Amino acid sequence: MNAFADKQHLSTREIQALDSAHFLHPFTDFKDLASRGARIITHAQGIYVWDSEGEKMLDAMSGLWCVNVGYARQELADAAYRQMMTLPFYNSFFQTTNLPAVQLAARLAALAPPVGERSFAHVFYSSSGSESNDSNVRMVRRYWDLLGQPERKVIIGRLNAYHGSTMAGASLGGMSGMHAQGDLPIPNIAHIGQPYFFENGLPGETADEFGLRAAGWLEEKILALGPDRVAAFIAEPVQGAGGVIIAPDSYWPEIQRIVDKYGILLISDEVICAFGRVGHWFAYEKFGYQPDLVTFAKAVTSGYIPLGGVMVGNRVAKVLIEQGGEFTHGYTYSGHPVACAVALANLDIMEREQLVQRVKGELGAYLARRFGELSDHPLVGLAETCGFMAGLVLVKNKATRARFHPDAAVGMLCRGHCFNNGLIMRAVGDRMIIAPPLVMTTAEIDEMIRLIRLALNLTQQDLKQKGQL
Ligand code: PXG
Repeated sequence: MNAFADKQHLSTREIQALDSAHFLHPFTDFKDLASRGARIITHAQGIYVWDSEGEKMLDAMSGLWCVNVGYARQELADAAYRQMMTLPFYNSFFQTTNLPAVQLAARLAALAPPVGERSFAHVFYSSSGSESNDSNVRMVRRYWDLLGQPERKVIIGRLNAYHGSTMAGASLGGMSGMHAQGDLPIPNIAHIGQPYFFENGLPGETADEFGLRAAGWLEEKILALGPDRVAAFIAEPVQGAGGVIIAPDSYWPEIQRIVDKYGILLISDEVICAFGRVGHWFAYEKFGYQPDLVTFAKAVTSGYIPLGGVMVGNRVAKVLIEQGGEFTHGYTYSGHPVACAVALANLDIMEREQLVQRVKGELGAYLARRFGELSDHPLVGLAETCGFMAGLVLVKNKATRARFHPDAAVGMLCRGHCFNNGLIMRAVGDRMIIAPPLVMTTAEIDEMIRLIRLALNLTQQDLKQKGQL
């Protein structure tokens, strides 16, 4: 028994039994988890987490893509405490507001760079990425209604995209497993293919040729639906949950050309990519496109407390404000004072420690170099980074790029070796991905790369033993 379990007078097994008796986990096969027992994470510090058996693990996933400033930052706890003692809650529905929510909105507006004719002076708050994308659907439809084009309802997303787990979020996303449950997608959502060159590039096609072709699917879909019916296109700058899918350079400029040509709104879902993850406060800046709405959540508070929202660009804000009357949408916790106070303290840390600049500069380059070196491993078909997110593809044969059969569950095999050796890394099919805290040192990056290589070697050994290599 470790100190935590001791203090609670509960052993690991007792907590696991309570867990499976009462707690239905997200995205989980409940029966399967009950048969194994969940790992109990007890505490965390910096880039490490510990479990109830005392195992220390390097968290290369920043919790769930969110703990950008690392764990156990006293300042964030202090900010929450101070705000709770001053004003733990008040709503912003009935002509009231609170200082942290106002200050945060103004600060986010200042951090979101204007692009072309788009600027971002306004924020609509929620408590999560999913809720924020539901807000996007409501705002987009309201916008077109107010402009006298109510038939513009269809929002186009991409296959293998993740936009959350509510009815609208799961519908906008393109995860087939999610659509298979509960009659999704909801009406008036359509999907196009993802810009995944490694998987979908044709023989002889360059990455940029593929990028143009993949962007072209948007125009084809708009024309098939009828341009007058299309309200918006939503996409992640880099697909996160889909496996860190980084589009070729040619992709975003062509997407911009297409949305401009048909006058449809562009939604940049930056729940993962904002707040330094790709070396910018907001990722649309890196890729040079001009969104009308920007979804954020997760790292706005480094995950210390739930907060999300939408940066509402001037094109939409002007119509909603000047022509809209009451917008009948919002959440109890829209502009929650404690969440906003923690976000402000989180931005203070990020600015003081220059985390965004570190990722854009030397530290990002160091990770790119060290992660890139993994491509010399016999199992690795491709290893690529974008700021502080990275992915590699496990392949059976480097030369032919032959992939493993999905039944081999090669990603899960590798993930098992990561966990057994003190590294939290995620598997998405045969892609192994990381999104480590932005506070890592070069020595910690070296340790992470060493652990990834160890897991790759053990996976290779296993596959050889099973006759799959
Ligand atoms: N948009 C994007 C781009 C996301 O990555 C959401 C919306 C939804 O956010 P909330 O806060 O409602 O969860 C996300 C969330 C994974 C994984 O397995 C990724 C997310 C959530 C859970 C698991 O990579 N991203």
